[in-house]
Amino acid sequence: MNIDRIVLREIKMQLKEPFEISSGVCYERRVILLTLFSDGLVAWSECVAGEDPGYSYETCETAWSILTQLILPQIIGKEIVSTPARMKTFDWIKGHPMAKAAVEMALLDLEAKAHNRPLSTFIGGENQKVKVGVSVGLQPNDDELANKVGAFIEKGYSRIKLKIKPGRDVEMVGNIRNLYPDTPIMVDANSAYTLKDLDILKELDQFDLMMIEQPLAYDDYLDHSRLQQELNTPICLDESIRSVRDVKLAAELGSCRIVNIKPGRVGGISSSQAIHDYCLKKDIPVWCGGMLESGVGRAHNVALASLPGFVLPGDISESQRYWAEDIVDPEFTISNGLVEVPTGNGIGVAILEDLVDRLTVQSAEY
Ligand code: OSB
Ligand code: MG
Repeated sequence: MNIDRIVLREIKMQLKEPFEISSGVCYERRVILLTLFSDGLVAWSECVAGEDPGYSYETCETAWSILTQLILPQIIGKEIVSTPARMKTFDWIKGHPMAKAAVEMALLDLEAKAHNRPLSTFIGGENQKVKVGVSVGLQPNDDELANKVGAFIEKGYSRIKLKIKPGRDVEMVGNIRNLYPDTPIMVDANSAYTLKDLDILKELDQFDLMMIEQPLAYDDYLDHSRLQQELNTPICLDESIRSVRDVKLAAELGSCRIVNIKPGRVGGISSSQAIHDYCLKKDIPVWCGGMLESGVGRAHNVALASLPGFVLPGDISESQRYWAEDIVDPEFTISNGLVEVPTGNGIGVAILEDLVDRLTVQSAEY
C-alpha cells in the first residue's frame, strides 16, 4: 500500500450537553480526523487528544504538532508493508500515544479495506454485537442526575457509570442506588482522590458497585494497590494504563482487578490487543473506554470491543447520546443494551464528507 495523499483535519463538534468530570468540563469536542488515500482506498481515524491536559498531557495542539511535524511527513509517499513494522519506526518518539494511535488506526482501516475485510475480524474480533454502557457526567444536582440515569436505563444501557469527585460521592451514589436497586452501576473519579480519602472510598463499598475507576493519581500504582486491599469493590484503572507494561505492573502489585482499554490512551489497536491478551490470560476482565468520540473513533472502538476478552460493557454509547448529527452513516444506535459491529470493509461506516467539510476549522495536506 502506497500512501498517495494524507489529509489531517480538526473539526468542531458541539456536544448535545456539556460533559463534566472531576478535572473539568467539555462543551465542544475538537476532533482531529486523519484520512489516508492509497490506490483508490480511503481510510479514516480519529485522534482522541483532549481540549486541555486534564485527562492526559496530550492535547489537540500537542497531537497536531507531533502528527504534522514528525509522523505524517514520514508516511507520505511511502509503501506500507505492515502496520506494526511502520509504527515501530516511531518508537523513538517518547509518549504521545494518542497521536501515534491515530496513525496506526488509519493504517489498520486501510489494511483491512485492502483485504476486503471488516476491521473487527481483521484484528481478531469475534462478536457481532457488543455490550454497551453509558458514562454520565457530573450534574448540577441529584435530581437532574436521577432523571438522566432513569432515561438511560429506559434506553436499555446495560450499565451506568457515574462520575464522582470529593463532595459529590457517597450521598449522590447512595441516592442513585436507592432509586435503581437492580441496575449495574460503577463510578469514575478521574484521579480526584488520595489515600487520605480512604474512609469515603470505603463507604462506596456498601453500594454493590461493579467497580471504582481510577480513584487515585494517574501514576500511582502503589497507592492503588494499598487501596485495593482495603476495598471489596474492584478498582479499574484507566489513566494509569498506557501500555501492556503498565498492566503487568498493576497486576503484579494488585493495583486493580479490572482494566479499561482505550486505544488512543495506549497508542493504538496493537497495544490494546497486547493488553487484552495479557488480561485474558490473567483472568482480568477488560472493557473498552471512550473519549467522547465521533462516529469515526467509535467505529474503531466497536471493532476493538468485539474481541473476546471485552466481557464488560464499554463506554461506547450510541451517536445520539453525544451529537445531534454524527459524521458517519449509519450512525451508531443501541438496541437491547447492544451496539452492532459494522460488517462492511474496514471501519464499515461511510463518512458524511460534506458535513465534515462544514465542521472543519483547520487542515493540513500532504
Ligand atoms: O475517564 O473515561 C473517562 C470522557 C473524556 C475523558 C475521560 C473519560 C471520559 C468518559 C466518557 O468517561 C466516555 C464516553 O466516551 O462516553
Ligand atoms: Mg475513566
